[in-house]
Amino acid sequence: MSDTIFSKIIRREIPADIVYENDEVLAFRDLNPQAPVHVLFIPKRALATLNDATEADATLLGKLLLAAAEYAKQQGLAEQGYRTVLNCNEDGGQTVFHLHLHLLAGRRLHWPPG
Ligand code: DGP
Repeated sequence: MSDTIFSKIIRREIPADIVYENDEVLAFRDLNPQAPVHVLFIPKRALATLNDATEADATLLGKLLLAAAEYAKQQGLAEQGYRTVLNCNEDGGQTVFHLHLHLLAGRRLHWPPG
């Protein structure tokens, strides 16, 4: 897949407010937050969209979710609650083509989304 702004964040070529990192996952605050807490969890090994994931990526996808839950617990957000969102392609609202999981918290989130 082609390089994206998120690959540049992984390589520390552009700044980001990084809040969590492990061997396979990096997380940083969204530039355009939609909630008091809005963090993006990305795999260091890039996939463009969820459509590009295969069985070989199953563990990595699980690790993204587990990283978000671990961060929410660390930050004291878990009991009150939070939302994770993964947008795919145009109708899903995806704008950056390096798969990422949004973690939103810190306010009551509406459902269903618009
Ligand atoms: P999505 O619409 O699901 O593709 O979400 C992409 C998000 O990425 C969007 O909420 C804004 C955020 N974003 C875009 N460019 C940057 C950037 O350069 N830095 C950071 N921290 N976030 C970015």
